Amino acid sequence: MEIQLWREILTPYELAVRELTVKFEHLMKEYRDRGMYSPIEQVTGRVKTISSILEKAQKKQIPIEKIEENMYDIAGVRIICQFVEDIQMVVEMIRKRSDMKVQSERDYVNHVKESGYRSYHMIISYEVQTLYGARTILAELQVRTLGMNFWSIIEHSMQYKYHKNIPEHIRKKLLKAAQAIVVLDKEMSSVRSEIMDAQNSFQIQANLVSEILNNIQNLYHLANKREIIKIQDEFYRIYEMNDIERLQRFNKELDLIAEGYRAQALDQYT
Ligand code: 0O2
Repeated sequence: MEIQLWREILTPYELAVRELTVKFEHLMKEYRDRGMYSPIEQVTGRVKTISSILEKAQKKQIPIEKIEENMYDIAGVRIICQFVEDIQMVVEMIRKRSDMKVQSERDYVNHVKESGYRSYHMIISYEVQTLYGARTILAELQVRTLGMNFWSIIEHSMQYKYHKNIPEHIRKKLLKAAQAIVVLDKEMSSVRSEIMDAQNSFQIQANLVSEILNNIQNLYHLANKREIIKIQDEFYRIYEMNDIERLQRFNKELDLIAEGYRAQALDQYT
């Protein structure tokens, strides 16, 4: 097939990967903006290279003209979670979405592959709008923990290095490492609620500080410089106390101060 034709074929897949990545990253942001724990930690995406498509087509005996129908992972998005429990949350979230239709699922988390590979795979159909109109393509979503991802990247590089014929002694080491990741994921799950609490309060504090700084900045237009400096000093003093409740009270006081100034300004105009 001509290179130009390949480019045309891959364009909707490139668009799908970009859109899907943005959508999952945005979910992450929505959780964090609300000071909530996000089951999604990281999102990456890629379109399979032409050489990798050709290699897989050859291995699976897929005729070139059937590639788009029979190769499900030309567009691939990886959703990385912190904990094994998060994987199910993400899977449920995907099942409920109206902009992607789940075609099939493979649970390699509970049904570990012979290699030691663990991940949750979902094949979805997804519509993109191209220059030539709407196109529905297939994409593969891989949902896995940070630990599973680490193992998978290393094992994938080994497969590449040894042309998919990893020597026995390395294969054994990889299997041992895969078991260690299972133990690590379990250990992490046992402290999940504590880690989530810590991350939540970190996020709540970060959101609160950014709200306070916005409020102080808005006061620049209303209050005089001396008062702003006093407010800023007070903010630094309270911030150093490391007490979220004090910060919340301080933020409410700022709201009242701003309201007072706005009322004053209105009085002047009436
Ligand atoms: P790449 O380079 O990541 O694109 P099947 O023969 O139907 O079982 P199929 O169609 O490859 O195999 O589906 P499967 O098993 O669900 O695998 C799809 C993708 O999952 C792979 O794509 C890999 O990305 C990943 N994967 C599956 N098994 C392993 C494994 O043992 N090790 C690692 N590191 N990744 C794995 P590709 O096209 O093989 O590779």
